[in-house]
Amino acid sequence: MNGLRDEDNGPPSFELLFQEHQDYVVALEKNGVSVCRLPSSVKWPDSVFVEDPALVFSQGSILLRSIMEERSGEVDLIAPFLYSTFSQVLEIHKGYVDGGDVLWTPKGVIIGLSSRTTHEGAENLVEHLSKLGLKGIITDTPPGVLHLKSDCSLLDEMTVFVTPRLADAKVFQKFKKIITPETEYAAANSIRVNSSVFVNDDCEQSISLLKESNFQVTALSSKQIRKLDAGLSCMSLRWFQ
Ligand code: CIR
Repeated sequence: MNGLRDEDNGPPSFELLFQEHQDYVVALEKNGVSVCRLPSSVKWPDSVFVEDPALVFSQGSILLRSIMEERSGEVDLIAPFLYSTFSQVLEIHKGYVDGGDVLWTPKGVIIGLSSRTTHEGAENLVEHLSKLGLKGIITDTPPGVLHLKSDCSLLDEMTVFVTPRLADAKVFQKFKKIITPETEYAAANSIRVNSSVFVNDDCEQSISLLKESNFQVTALSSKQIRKLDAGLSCMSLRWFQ
């Protein structure tokens, strides 16, 4: 359990983390997702967070580029799967981009600049997105936040779930917003999977907020993966075929 973390509060428990991952896969399948599991890699301990080395869309996929030496080999782990699955695979060659900084929305693909995603990388990504017929929109990520999607997620075509520190961003002006309680920023890293929203099971106020807005919720534990600065969006790449 040697994954990267900003603050070391001790390693996560392998058994409990494995269970969190299993529960996540079962929840995806229960919600109608056909899941392809990639082989595990001891050499690249953060590779379970498949969201970061690649982007997938119905139109094609994009291999990204990590600024972190400790994650730089993950792209080679995932590339064979993408090349065998998508007819179009593009690759970032300039700057750096982590998938955790990229949020697909119907109004455009929002790219957050962060310590992991550089301006040069974001510009290169915008060029690639346009080849897939998608519009890229570059924005800032709040200081100290690892990834854009640590602080936001898309709940439906017009609604985002977002932390108070990101809620006023211009890119979200035209969206309806549900704002996380001050004590539950981690809830913003949720994912909408078909008719259900996957949320951290210890974010009770957020779960109530979502239910009040008529979202169906799947509550999942992410206590162990959070010790590695990760959340529920990080463990999968999801697309419509
Ligand atoms: C890292 O620091 O890169 C990993 N330990 C966590 C990555 C989490 N990924 C994400 O938020 N998209």
